[in-house]
Amino acid sequence: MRLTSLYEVLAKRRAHGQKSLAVLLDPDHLDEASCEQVLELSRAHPVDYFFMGGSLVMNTRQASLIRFIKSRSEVPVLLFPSHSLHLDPQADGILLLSLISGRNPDFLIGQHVISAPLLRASNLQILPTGYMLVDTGRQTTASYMSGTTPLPHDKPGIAACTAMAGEQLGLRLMYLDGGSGAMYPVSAAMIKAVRQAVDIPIIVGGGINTTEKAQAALTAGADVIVVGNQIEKAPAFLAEMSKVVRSFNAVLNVTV
Ligand code: 1GP
Repeated sequence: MRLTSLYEVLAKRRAHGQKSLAVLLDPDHLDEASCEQVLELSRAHPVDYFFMGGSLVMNTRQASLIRFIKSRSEVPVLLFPSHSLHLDPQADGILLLSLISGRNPDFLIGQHVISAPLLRASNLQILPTGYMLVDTGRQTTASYMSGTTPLPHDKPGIAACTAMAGEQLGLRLMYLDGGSGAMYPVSAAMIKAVRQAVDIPIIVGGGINTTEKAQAALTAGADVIVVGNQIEKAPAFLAEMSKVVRSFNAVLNVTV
């Protein structure tokens, strides 16, 4: 029997209006003890995905952390790499990011060429993702490290056209990211504009640190919300985020 792919699950959930929660695990901010705490919480408060990655990655913990998670949890681990050096075949899949908000060819195609044979040789499920960095008040590590200018926060039209172009190029997911620890999250107006512009699932992250901000992103049209920083600061926030996503899905009365 063919197993349902990660992408098919995301597309079905989108078709049914179901929302998902992704917890971002940054190897620079995590050790086995804090990881275990997150896993423990995720058993009582459902999480749909663990995204693994960071904009810098200053240590070599990622591989052992993925092994640790895979030995203790059924939640799919998706690589969220900032560089081709950060690939790891132990994960379930990879958000293969094309940084379409920027104009740096290395992050539009260069890193992908380097990664291609490694990905081909792995069993990682590939999720081609249009990655859009959005200005959210201060320069983030992601925009500095990628050498790209983020999309202006108050220009939903540019975001919509960028997403539209990404979808026309065949990208399967769109990720609107204010960057880790953003001062304020991507605006509802921008999420709505992108929602109207494309049919593919939309991931939104960066600066979601209250239930209100999570609700606003989901109401505006995010299919997946990503939370990292706030869960690192206060792990119990995972339970709150899980509750917000479940309450959105409860009214739909479908399970995908
Ligand atoms: C960053 O979207 C993620 O790339 C999550 O951001 O750490 O601010 O939650 P936070």
